[in-house]
Amino acid sequence: MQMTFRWYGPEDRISLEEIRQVPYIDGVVTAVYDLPVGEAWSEAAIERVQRPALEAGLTCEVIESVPVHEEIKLGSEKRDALIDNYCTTVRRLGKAGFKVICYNFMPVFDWLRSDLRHKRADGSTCLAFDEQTVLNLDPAKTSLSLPGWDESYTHAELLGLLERYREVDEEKLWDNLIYFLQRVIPVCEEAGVKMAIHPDDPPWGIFGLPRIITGREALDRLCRAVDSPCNGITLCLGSLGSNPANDLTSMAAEFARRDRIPFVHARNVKITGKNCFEETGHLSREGSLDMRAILTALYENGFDGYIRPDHGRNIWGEDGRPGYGLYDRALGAAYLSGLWEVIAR
Ligand SMILES: [Mn+2]
Repeated sequence: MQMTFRWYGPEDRISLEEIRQVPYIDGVVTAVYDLPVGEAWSEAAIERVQRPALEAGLTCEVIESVPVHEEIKLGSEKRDALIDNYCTTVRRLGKAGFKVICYNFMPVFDWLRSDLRHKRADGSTCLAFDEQTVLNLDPAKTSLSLPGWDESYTHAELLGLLERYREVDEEKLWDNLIYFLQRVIPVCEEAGVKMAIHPDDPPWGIFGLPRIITGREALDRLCRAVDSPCNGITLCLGSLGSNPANDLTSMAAEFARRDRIPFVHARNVKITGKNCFEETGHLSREGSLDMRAILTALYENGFDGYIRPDHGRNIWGEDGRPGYGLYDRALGAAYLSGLWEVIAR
């Protein structure tokens, strides 16, 4: 197991030196953030984010993420050229020594929350999701935006994109995902890179858009659709755990045993109602997930990939990027490392 920490590149307010001083951290997870989605990443752009991490004495082997262009998810005639670009990026990342690429296949919106600074009883703030608040902000009916929306779309562009997705139901989205993977995974096998799909967050459909990576059956279908160790999963405990029907301990055991978990996002969530949750500290008793049981299942089934503390709260007065402050994620890394030490002894 390699403990990692997300770093948003040279623009991140949190420095590599600070990350390195978290004694449990082996490396960083990063990405090229300054190129348009769909463009192949140049070797120089990759080096610009990788080199400072290596010079700081950290490993840099996981990319989060290489975004998938909407035309690929829509399955339009523009997708083949965009998939070629994606493959070029995969080859260059493999050449540079990267081992895992986290990506997702969520239409239009990436993760969604109703509140980025939800005040908790202890005075900390966290990300939270309240379904009614979100539904009241239907993008077709309002120009308000929600945390997680891509602000690069104008309202008209957003409506146009939502309209195009009316032709794409869940089965069509599956077809488009498999089409993509059938072309990318062979390149990954040559390049020595594993793809690790991030589950949909939250794991249910929103605004009529299809969402497909939502639970055990979906992950099983994904693995079987392109049967390669390079076609894997980012086991995001908080995303999948927002739905109480997902048994994370048994999913961790099953997919670790099948060697399909190259990357784990570890965080806890507290389910506060139907399709409502808030993100808590990492500790088991803070939320709805049993971290010890999940990490034990990973260990006992041979997990040897990368893990990182996922979203943390903002604590001790820190005004960090929501979910990505330094302090609570460092505490999360310490807690997870402590658990792992005991489990692995
Ligand atoms: Mn995650």
